[in-house]
Amino acid sequence: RLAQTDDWFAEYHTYDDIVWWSGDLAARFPHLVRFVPSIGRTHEGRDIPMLRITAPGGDGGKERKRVWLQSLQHAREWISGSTLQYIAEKLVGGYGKHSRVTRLLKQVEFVLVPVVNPDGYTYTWTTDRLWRKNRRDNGDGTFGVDLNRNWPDHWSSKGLWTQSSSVIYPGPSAASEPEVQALMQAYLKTPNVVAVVDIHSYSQLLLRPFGWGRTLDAGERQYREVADQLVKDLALARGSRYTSEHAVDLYQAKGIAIDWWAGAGQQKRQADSARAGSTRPYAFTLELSPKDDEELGDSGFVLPPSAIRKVGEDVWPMILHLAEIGLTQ
Ligand code: ING
Ligand code: ZN
Repeated sequence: RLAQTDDWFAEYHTYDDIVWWSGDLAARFPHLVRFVPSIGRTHEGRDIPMLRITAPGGDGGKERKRVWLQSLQHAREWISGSTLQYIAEKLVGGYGKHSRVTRLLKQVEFVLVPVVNPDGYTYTWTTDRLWRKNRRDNGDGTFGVDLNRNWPDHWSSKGLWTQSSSVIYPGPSAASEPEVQALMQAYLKTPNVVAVVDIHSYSQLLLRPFGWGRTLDAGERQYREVADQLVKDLALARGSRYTSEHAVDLYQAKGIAIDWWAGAGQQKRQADSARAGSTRPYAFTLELSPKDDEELGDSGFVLPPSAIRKVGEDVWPMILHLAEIGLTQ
């Protein structure tokens, strides 16, 4: 654990320290940050924390728009967690100093889930740095469900790589995992979500729905235009080359979070909503650095901590701009 005066972004941090940081952020910025210690518990009994970041002003009530960001759904993708923390610090640190951030925080609430998969993440620190799944005891000598195959939209246990030992095991049934259930519940309780980003690594991609098949999302043209613009801006501003892509074109995957947000989750929200036509969010999977053909290419999931700030600086303007675009929804 680092004292406040040290550089938080000089290293990666354990689950316990990220929980501590979350509480500390709320303590340092009580007018902006609310720390929700638990939206649910994992198989091993760990809490899944959440942060809500917004400023007084504008419409403080139910009409306030929300941007949902989550990281560490996959345990080994450590840079995803650091990047979410970086974005959180940029938001709170920019309020009252930078006009775009100040304006945004008066109109948008950022809802952040910094560690979607606490058990798996802890396991990457104690035992196996490259662990991906959660830590469900599958009862057959194998452990873990791939949370990003467990969401209840086109969930399937058929096909290749669906056995329990697989790194992409989808679980015994759709939404069987407490982590996915906790996120779904919290998400459905959050009104007016205009953008959702599931942060992963690696390959420098901005992926849009769907992953389950070649069918295009109803918002395809809009999703594509926004994603293309964001990666173009990033290349111009920072020289970092991200690729905007339809998720299924990378590979087919069923039961993924963005498909639920854009598909079954959105339908559920509309059915539950008293008001007709609740907002349809931009839903993206963001795959961070490295990219295979670059300097850090062979580091894969084990990106050195010296890259934390660079990746944060790459992605921060992207998230800021996406939130502003979301506001016009
Ligand atoms: N990639 C994601 C995965 O769950 C994804 C995102 C989903 C890619 C669907 C393509 C299609 O496989 C990583 N790195 O986890
Ligand atoms: Zn991932």
